[in-house]
Amino acid sequence: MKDMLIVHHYDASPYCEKIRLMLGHKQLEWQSVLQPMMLPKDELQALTGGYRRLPVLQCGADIHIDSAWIARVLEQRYPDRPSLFGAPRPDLDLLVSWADSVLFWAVVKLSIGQHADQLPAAFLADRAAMAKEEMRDARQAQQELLSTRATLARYLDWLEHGVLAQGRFLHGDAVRYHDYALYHCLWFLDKTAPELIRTGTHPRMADWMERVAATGHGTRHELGAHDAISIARDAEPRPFTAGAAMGGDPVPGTHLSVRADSNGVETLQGTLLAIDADSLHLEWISPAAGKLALHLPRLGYSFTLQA
Ligand SMILES: N[C@@H](CCC(=O)N[C@@H](CS)C(=O)NCC(=O)O)C(=O)O
Repeated sequence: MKDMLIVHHYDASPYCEKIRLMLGHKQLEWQSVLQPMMLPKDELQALTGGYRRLPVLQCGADIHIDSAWIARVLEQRYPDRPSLFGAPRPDLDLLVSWADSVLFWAVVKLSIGQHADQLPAAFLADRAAMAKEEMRDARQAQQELLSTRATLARYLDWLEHGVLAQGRFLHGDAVRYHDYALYHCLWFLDKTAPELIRTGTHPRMADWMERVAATGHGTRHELGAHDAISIARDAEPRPFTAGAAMGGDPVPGTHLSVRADSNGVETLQGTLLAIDADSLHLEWISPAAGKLALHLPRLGYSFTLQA
């Protein structure tokens, strides 16, 4: 029970697919808690201090936020399983950062434009409030579909004739974190406009996608959101070690408000437990779940000090 991995996610989410594949990579057994695709997300936010995005990994009363951080946690907890990280590859870190900030949003814009007439008004309003230009105006995304498709076709060519021309996977023969972190954008594109990848113009990409998907999702069981909250309430956050803080960083005990730099308007609040160059660790007392530790990466998040 103490070691149970609880993954809060939803099936259609690309970032959640990235995590499901990483669980498969580590050949893990996990509890799946399906969460809503849009607000209200009371049962999720009861565990996250207000953070709304998915995926979230829960281990008892420890809540891990963001797929990049969750990858680190899985690697640390299961060092004997196939490694997610090979030799450091800052060039691939940059590629993934481009995929997160550019490729992903082009795919989102295509999806919203293509489904503008079918998506429920409540969903479009929820996404429009999330502060990303690509989601603000479904009609505009619809009118700009031809441009978005042309942009994506160019991106796919770069990948097909660039990184995907160099080996079976991005690191060579072994599938790694960087593959999953690029793949999830293309998985979403493949669901939205398969013809962009699968008309014979990007054969390496299509083959690489089959190889990455073959990792599978590990062993999934379903759990209710309510049960996940009870598990957190009955647990205590575990001790952890963090590295050295950076110059000028706040000291433990400081109250912080943290916001995702992109695509997040909701903030999470908490009291700093530890901070280092890569990660932030906060304590938050949840009215529903008691004392929790929230762990998240620094990259992609900004904090402000609270009085
Ligand atoms: N950087 C975050 C991005 C997470 C993200 O944007 N997730 C999307 C789903 S793919 C989301 O939560 N969207 C808002 C929502 O579903 O309410 C991560 O890697 O976990």
